[in-house]
Amino acid sequence: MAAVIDGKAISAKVKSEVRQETEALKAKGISIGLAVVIVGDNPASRVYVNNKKKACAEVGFESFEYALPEETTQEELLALVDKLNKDDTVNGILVQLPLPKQIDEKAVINAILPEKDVDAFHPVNVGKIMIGDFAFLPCTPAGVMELIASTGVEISGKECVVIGRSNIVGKPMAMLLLHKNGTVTICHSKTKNLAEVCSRADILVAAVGRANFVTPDMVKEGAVVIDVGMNRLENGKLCGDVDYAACFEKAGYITPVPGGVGPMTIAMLMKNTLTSAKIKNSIAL
Ligand code: L34
Repeated sequence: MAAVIDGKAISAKVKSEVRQETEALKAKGISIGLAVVIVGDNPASRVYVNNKKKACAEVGFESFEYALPEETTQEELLALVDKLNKDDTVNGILVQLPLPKQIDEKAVINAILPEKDVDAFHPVNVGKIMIGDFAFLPCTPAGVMELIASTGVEISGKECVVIGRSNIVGKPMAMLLLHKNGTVTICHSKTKNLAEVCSRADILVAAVGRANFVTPDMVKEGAVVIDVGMNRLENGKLCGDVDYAACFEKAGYITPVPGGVGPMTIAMLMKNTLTSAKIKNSIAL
């Protein structure tokens, strides 16, 4: 039977550490600000952005929300990013994805100053992650690393399988596991014998975007199973990529959805924003 990895509790601990450091900086006259940009009215994005603003308040950051209409042009969004790049009170810029069709996400990500790119999506930050010389880690993979660390299971030398190869989760996730000396396999839609590959994993990270995709035959007895999925079913219920009920007996550790990776993504965003402010003020990390 699996032990449940409590993402809510672990994220609360990360946020309380960020809060303590933020208070110490405030005492030195340094305040921290995060700009959160949302374009259009995707209901899921609205929930996530609200959670981010709430977390800012919890850790003592200022948050500046820019809610732009669905029909915003790329030019308008780029003008806002430029303004935020130049704004001294803004330590981090987060443009919530996905963006409406008329806007090229890549152009927007490329426009954010790398030192304010608290998502770590800018090519400069992605490249730094690749060579292991980074200030920011992408929030979701970084949060997953904290969840794995909480189990006490050593990554070094272990079989790690990541399902999904997105630039935002799968690829950086694989890299972080590799940095910790995992033996890493990335699976995707063309992978042959998927169940067999996954069932070798001591650490299995699912980031596919398909409800209940991971079934017990894909899980090794006692494995750490991390569910990055955030699928909304027709009945409005939130559901991960892992068939939680079915895999619960076989896994050694498992993350729930909600209450697993989601809250960690937000906690790591707070940590990155603090890091940005520390670098700007030449404070040791
Ligand atoms: N730029 N876009 C940018 N940065 C990000 O890091 C994200 N992501 C993903 C989508 N787009 C982004 C997020 O913020 C996914 N994501 C995210 C953040 C928080 C939560 C889920 C996804 C979250 O708070 N999840 C809660 C449940 C929320 C609910 O009820 O819907 C949880 O407990 O999992």
